Amino acid sequence: MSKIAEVKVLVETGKSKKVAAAVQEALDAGDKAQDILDAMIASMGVVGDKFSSGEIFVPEMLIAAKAMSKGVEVLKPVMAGEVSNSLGTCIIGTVAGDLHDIGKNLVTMMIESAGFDMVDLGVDVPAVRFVEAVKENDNVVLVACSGLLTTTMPALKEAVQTVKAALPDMKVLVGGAPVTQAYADEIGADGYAPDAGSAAVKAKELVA
Ligand code: B1M
Repeated sequence: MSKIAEVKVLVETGKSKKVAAAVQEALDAGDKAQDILDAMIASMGVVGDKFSSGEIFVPEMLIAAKAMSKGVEVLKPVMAGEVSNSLGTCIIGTVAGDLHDIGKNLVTMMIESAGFDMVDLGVDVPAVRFVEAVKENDNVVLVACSGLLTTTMPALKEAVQTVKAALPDMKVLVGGAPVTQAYADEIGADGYAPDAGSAAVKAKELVA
């Protein structure tokens, strides 16, 4: 089995103690960080499908998520390049009622590597907390909101509209599996990105 295939299986089966070493071995064997990341994201797709079909339950999803996070830790220094000039501060968080953070953490890593200082509010972030964080931090130029559940899309809307009501000039970027460009337009976000790489590109565009 190739090293990447091994990483994929370890994430799918939630072997968090073994994933970091396997990711490092894949890197040492010459596999690209992006390919390893793509394999782990695909693993989470498999995990989601197994959950949908009733083959596994929430605890197994959680264990797989932990395993993926261990793998991402190893990739982070490889993928996040050194940037000397800051483009400003970006506040990021997963919206209220939503506990999913892997995608948000990847987006954080990629926006940071594009040259922003990141303030990560974590998960289950009430709309008003985004506004408070803008006021508490220096040189905030962007608010980024992640939402992974169809049931938390209204919370995404509330986050965008609360930020826009309090800070009309603040740029707001949204994303997450159920989010589309059409939904982002509908709720008044300035930008939408389907994945972490394009979130970094869009973040730079929004503050240019
Ligand atoms: Co949950 N979960 N989960 N879960 N979970 C999903 C999302 C689901 C699709 C699984 C399924 O049914 N197939 C489903 C949602 C269905 C829906 O809404 N239509 C679901 C459900 C139902 C639930 C619960 C309700 C289950 C329950 O309790 N009965 C529950 C809700 C808890 C809550 O949030 N209140 C729940 C709980 C959990 C765990 C806590 C166990 C765990 C999360 C742990 C964690 O994050 N630390 C979990 C997991 C792991 C998943 C799956 C399997 C994997 C999510 C993930 O990390 N994907 C997921 C199935 C799936 O994704 N196929 C599932 C990998 C990640 C890299 O992708 O997060 O999409 P993603 O991020 C991408 C893009 O979306 C985008 O870029 C990222 C990288 O490319 N992106 C942005 C994300 N944020 C962005 C922001 C941007 C731009 C792009 O700009 C700001």
